[in-house]
Amino acid sequence: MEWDVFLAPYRQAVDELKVKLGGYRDFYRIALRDSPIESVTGRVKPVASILEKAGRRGIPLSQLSTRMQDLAGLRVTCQFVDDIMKVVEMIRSRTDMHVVEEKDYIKEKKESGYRSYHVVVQYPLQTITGEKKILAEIQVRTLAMNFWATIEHSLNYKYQGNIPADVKTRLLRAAEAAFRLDEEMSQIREEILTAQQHFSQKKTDEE
Ligand code: 0O2
Repeated sequence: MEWDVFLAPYRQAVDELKVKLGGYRDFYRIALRDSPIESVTGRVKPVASILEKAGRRGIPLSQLSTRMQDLAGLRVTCQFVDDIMKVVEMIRSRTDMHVVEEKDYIKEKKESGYRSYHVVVQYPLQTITGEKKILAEIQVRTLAMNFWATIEHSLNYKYQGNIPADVKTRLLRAAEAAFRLDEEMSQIREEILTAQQHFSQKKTDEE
């Protein structure tokens, strides 16, 4: 398998999608001084990780492009839980990519405690040999969800998927704390918005 050749379109797709999703953030910041997007990152799945997942899932290498949906991966972080669906709506409404699957691990968190919203899109990439449809997974999550997932991911790597029971318990408690942090932050935001509305209404009444 010539990995460089096989992965080149995925690299290109990640680069283009990073620019497109990042464009939303800049547009919102300029137009509204506020954005549902905090940051956008992307990566092409490392070869070792592709081989490990293909082996675990029984995916033949010849079927990677259709059966491994996260060869191209984007991650969008948001400050608040409410922002997540705003980002998902923006992705759904785009005409330059097509949503093929959504997984809501926020309503239904994973057993590990993982929370995130995954959108798999089919992205038509223009290549030297014509258009190639690339699957890309966009993970949308809050900063708190991201903090938790990053730590859990590195612990999984460290323990090769066999995290000791006591560490697992702590991780579940940490996931609960991250959930509460998201809730508290949403409430604070609500209060600020209400106060702002009250303030601008008062100003209009006085004029
Ligand atoms: P990477 O690149 O190391 O992040 P599966 O991997 O079989 O559980 P599936 O069906 O391929 O899942 O897709 P799913 O459920 O959408 O998960 C894909 C990606 O979501 C994972 O990629 C992780 O990035 C993230 N994810 C899912 N579950 C967890 C979890 O419990 N903890 C953390 N930290 N991340 C999770 P990979 O394959 O792990 O690759």
